[in-house]
Amino acid sequence: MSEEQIKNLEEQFEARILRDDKIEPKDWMPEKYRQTHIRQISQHAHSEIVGMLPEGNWITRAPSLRRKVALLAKVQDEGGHGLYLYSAAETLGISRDEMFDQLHTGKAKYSSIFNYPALTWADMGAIGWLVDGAAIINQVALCGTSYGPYARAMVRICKEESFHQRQGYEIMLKLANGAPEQKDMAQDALNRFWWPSLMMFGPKDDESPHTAQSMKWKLKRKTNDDLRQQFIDQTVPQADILGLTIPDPDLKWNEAKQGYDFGEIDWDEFWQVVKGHGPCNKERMKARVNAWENGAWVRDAAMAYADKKSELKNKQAV
Ligand code: FAQ
Repeated sequence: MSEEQIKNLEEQFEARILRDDKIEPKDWMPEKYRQTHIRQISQHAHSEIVGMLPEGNWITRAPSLRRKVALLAKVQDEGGHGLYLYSAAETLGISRDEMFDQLHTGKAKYSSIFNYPALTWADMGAIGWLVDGAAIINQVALCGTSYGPYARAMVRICKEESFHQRQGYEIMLKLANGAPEQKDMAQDALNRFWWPSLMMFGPKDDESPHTAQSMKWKLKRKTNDDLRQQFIDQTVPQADILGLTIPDPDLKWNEAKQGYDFGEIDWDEFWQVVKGHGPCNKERMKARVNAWENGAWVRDAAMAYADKKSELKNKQAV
């Protein structure tokens, strides 16, 4: 293709983005747009499946049948979200095997939040309330993202996430209104998950290498800082209803900005966790690599069955 032709295609592409058209898998797109989407969508998918681990660990220890059923359904949903997202990324020309390889070798990231341990039952409440709460805020914005398959996956995912958030909040509500020991457990979970939840939105805008371009391409519809502020403003009143205290002495309503001011996030901790040195990074990766290796026979059996089926179909066609 000549330079002139590429320039024309780029102009048409930019015009489509400006018009809010959705970009579909067979449409022409700049290579950087494709790569940026593979990076974000696959990292999002990895977050979902790694995110199954802290909660999956509590299914057998849920305090009642009702709690167990709800938690089981939630963890299954997360697996499903991972699968929609891997499928969306595959439409951009990367294979699932390549994505798993990137995860297992540490080349691809996944959300920092899942490198913190879930120590008590109250953590199931805090994860649903805060982690899913943060995920919804991020993902509602992504329903309007410019790449069609990603935007459509987000619509369904958001519907399921809102159930996740409510089941977490309900656990917190029960504990916060329970015995003093239960309330303490809820407060302790909030203390441990508050700051890591704020980190889920990524570095500050002026330290985020990808935000400016992703906003131009309408991959991101809101910046990291805007989403973080929205999360804080939404969540503080929910903590008040629970009668729990947000562990931030600098948290204060700012009348002029109609939002909360908040304390400084520990960005050193954030980058340590992102670089693989969080409390559970090694454990999480070991669990995923083991699952991949132990599942090899299932993948082999599925492939052998698919080959047999297509052989039979070919024979019948002759
Ligand atoms: N953790 O320039 P930016 C969920 C990386 S789903 C780890 O700001 P970008 C559901 C970033 O990748 C949670 N790494 O990057 C659930 C980049 O590294 P790279 C996941 C992080 O992409 C609930 C570098 O830092 N949600 O929770 C993090 O424009 C409960 C520079 O950052 C999504 O993935 C982090 N927190 O913005 C499941 C949503 N933040 O690639 C189970 C979709 C940043 O250059 C249980 N993703 N990094 O090596 C996004 O919205 C964006 O990708 C951001 C980052 C906002 C995460």
